[in-house]
Amino acid sequence: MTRCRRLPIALLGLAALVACGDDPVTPIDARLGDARADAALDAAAVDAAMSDATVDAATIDSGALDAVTIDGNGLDGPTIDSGSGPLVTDFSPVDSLANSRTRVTITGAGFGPGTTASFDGVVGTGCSVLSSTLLECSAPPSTVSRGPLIVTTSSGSTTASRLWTYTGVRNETDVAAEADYCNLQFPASFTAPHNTTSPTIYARLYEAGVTDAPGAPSGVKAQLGWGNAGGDPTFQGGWRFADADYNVQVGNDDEFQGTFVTPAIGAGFAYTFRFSFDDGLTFTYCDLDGAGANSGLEFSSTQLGVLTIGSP
Ligand SMILES: [Ca+2]
Ligand SMILES: [Ca+2]
Ligand SMILES: [Ca+2]
Repeated sequence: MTRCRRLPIALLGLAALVACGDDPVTPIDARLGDARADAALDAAAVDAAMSDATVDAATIDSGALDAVTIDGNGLDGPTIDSGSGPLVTDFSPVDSLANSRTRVTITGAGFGPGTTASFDGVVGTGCSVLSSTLLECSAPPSTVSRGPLIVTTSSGSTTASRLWTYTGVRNETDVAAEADYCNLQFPASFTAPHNTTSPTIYARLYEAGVTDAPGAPSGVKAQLGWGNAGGDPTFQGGWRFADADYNVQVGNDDEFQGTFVTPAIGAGFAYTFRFSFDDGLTFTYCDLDGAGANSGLEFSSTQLGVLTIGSP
């Protein structure tokens, strides 16, 4: 038998043969060729894997972003859960005149003795815990602003998902943000029982460059609200406003419409519309003989709609 020994590959030329006993003889360059093929395949596999990784990463990122958007910002959820604070589901009203003191009802769970609320950093006063799910606090007068409503219990704080707003009044400012013209159109008065839906109430708005074109304007918030008879929504808190809908184009004006449910107690109320061009931070209030920045117009609290509680 021929004696042989295997040499390290590094010591062999490419064409060298290694013969050992009865082992099959394979040219080194053939082996290297296989290695190159393997390497190429591996590279292809790596490329493929990297492609997959890219797709996977995109998929994961996309999913993660969705999750963050929905869960982290709490857009769909009732609250941003701080972990140990109470549950805050909603509050009403959602805004008040900055210069007024307004009683706010907050609903949720986990309220207890000493529970308080703050309104964009202004500590609520006269907080009253009516039950573990119902809290009332007054929002003290402040400046025009929008920010978090935070409820604090002995176990922690929770920020409501909806922001609190201290609203401002544009009437008689003659700044561009005051509506040029707005009018409580119809009806000027009506009679209805408690807890019933009002007839449809209409108002018109003119704002140069905003309402002229046919159809609903963009960037306009229209709201219908009510308060105590003889009250003035540009000075007194306690009015309740809710969004109204676009109705129809009338010349250069846009007409809006809305209804509200008449209050459960009380004999007489006032109502009117208000319009905002900054998503509800500041408003121009309307009356029956025209309000706004155009010449000769001013808001008058004696020119509001009149609701009388009774049989129509
Ligand atoms: Ca204007
Ligand atoms: Ca229009
Ligand atoms: Ca007027």
